[in-house]
Amino acid sequence: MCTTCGCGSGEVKIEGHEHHHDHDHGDGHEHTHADGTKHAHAHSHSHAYTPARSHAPGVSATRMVQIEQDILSKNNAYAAQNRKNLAARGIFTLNLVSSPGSGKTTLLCKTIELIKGRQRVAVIEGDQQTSQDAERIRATGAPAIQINTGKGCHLDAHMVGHAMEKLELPENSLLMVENVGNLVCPAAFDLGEAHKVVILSVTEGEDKPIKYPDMFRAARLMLLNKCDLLPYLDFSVPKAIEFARQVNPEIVVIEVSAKSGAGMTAWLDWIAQEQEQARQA
Ligand SMILES: Nc1nc2c(ncn2[C@@H]2O[C@H](COP(=O)(O)OP(=O)(O)OP(=O)(O)O)[C@@H](O)[C@H]2O)c(=O)[nH]1
Ligand SMILES: [Mg+2]
Ligand SMILES: [Zn+2]
Ligand SMILES: [Zn+2]
Repeated sequence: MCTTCGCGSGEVKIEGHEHHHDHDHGDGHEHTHADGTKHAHAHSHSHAYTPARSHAPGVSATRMVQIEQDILSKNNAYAAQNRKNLAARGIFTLNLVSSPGSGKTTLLCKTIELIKGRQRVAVIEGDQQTSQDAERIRATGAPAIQINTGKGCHLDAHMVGHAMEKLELPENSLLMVENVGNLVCPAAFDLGEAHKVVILSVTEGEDKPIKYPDMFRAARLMLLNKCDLLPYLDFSVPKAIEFARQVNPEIVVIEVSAKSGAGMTAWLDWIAQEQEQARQA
């Protein structure tokens, strides 16, 4: 996770959200919004956000482990709160994770296009910089909000909780979260989602599940995207599935092409089925 990979938690920006977290305030330190008002959220929390620092001089290995545990346990508390808020309104949430460029946004646009007649969908977008992905989603007619993580390499449950406050989320709708493109750190951060969905595109090589096992272990479903390109590549679908099942025997795999639309029905059926299970639970 981030104390190991060395990525910092720089300034986070959420569209339409005016308070800046520099994440340097310690335990119990209440922060103030840009307009001078005190911080007040629907989910009440103290902003105890320990900055991720790797190889900090004078910090022992034991202390680093403790910092990591602190970050994750605070994240888990925010995630539990998000999950509770979402469940209370019957909102089914998926957390889309992958390396950069696997086709998450393209897949989301296609999914919204196909699903919007029967289901309301909203999207939270995560990138280090730019609002391009949120704009692509809004062009489909679905509401979207962009989180820019600055130097951060993953979304966390605190950011997502704020974005949820800003988004129009009707009851019984579908919330899709596109995480920052990164096959490592987002695996460790629960956002309050029902499931993580990992997207592996066929241009990345079939060995990614065994090279980045945490992510494939954390995911319930693997979408094998860009299958339209298979005729031009040496990518072996059976090998990729074998590697994914090696780290996660339970993982469901669906072959899709966000470009041609192949496999999209199976993906929509999976969403509907998981949504129904969540509703009953
Ligand atoms: N051939 C093909 N290209 C695709 C497919 N899906 C996405 N792409 C292309 O892949 C590139 C990256 O797609 P994006 O949807 O931006 O990928 P992303 O995962 O959202 O990227 P980041 O947000 O930057 O991590 C674009 O040029 C897409 O047109 C697909 O199914 N087939
Ligand atoms: Mg994207
Ligand atoms: Zn990281
Ligand atoms: Zn906050």
